[in-house]
Amino acid sequence: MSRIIKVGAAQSGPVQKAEDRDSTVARLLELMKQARSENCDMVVFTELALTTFFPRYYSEDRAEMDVWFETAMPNPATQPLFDYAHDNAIGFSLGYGELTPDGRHFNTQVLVDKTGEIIGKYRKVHLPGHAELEPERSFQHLEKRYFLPGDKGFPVWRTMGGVLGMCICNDRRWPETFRVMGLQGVEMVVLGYNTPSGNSLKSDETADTRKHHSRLSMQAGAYQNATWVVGVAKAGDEDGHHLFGDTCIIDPNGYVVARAETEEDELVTYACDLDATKFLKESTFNFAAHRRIEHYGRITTQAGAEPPEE
Ligand code: ING
Repeated sequence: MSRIIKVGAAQSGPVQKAEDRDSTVARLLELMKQARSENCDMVVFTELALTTFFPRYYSEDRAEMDVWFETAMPNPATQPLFDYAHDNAIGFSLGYGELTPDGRHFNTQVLVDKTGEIIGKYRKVHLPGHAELEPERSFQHLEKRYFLPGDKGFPVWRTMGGVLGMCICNDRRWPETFRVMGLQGVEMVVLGYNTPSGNSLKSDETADTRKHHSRLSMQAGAYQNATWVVGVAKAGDEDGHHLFGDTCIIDPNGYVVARAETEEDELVTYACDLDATKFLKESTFNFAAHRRIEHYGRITTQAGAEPPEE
């Protein structure tokens, strides 16, 4: 028996600051149509897919950054994606800046099923970077300034015949992200990321090293929780700021089974058999049989490391 989800990992090439939502959505819709023509069941779009990666810009007045956020989802600009999903029975996951009616800002990803309905919403928990302008950096990374930490934890949803979860970008670097979903039986984690090719403080950290960290994190999360992982990049040069791509689909053994070749809009597809998660979930990672939670207390009672006395 196999439960196949054919996934389209829809990498976005650069979105320039001057681009408008309509032209960006038109690009996403093209990728969705291509996915449909390749019989995909769902398309995964990247983090903050509707705009440039605006947290690289400092604004003294946070309210000025509200232009980068969506106050409703769907909304007129994104409705074409929801209509196409409904009319063509294809699901999708979309990352965007969420401004709630009560004025809270989140880095959000939604899960939309084949009827075009939003069945799940995730808000990025791990916000990297800093909240104040740090002039010594070669570029800013102000997610802590513009977003609140997510308030929904790491939920999973039953859809498309399996158990799916979401996370966003920096979340992939924290094993807790995947483990909390693994403890809910997740079979596929879909995530988007916008990752700069350089380190704003460590100029000798190469893009290759940063790609290695990205893949390592996703491959480990996949294998250690016996789940598929679909990591979708925003890639290329955004107004002089380069983001590495490396969109990839990773199987429950941690192998990269498909990857992007370009730094442009590019669809990467793979027929993911959710039943390929079963063997590891019932053996090596049979959590109930092997985990010893009486020894894991520090993980939820300590934020920072506490080394022994000198
Ligand atoms: N971007 C980066 C990411 O976690 C980063 C930030 C890069 C943090 C490299 C640490 C090391 O992939 C976002 N948007 O989180």
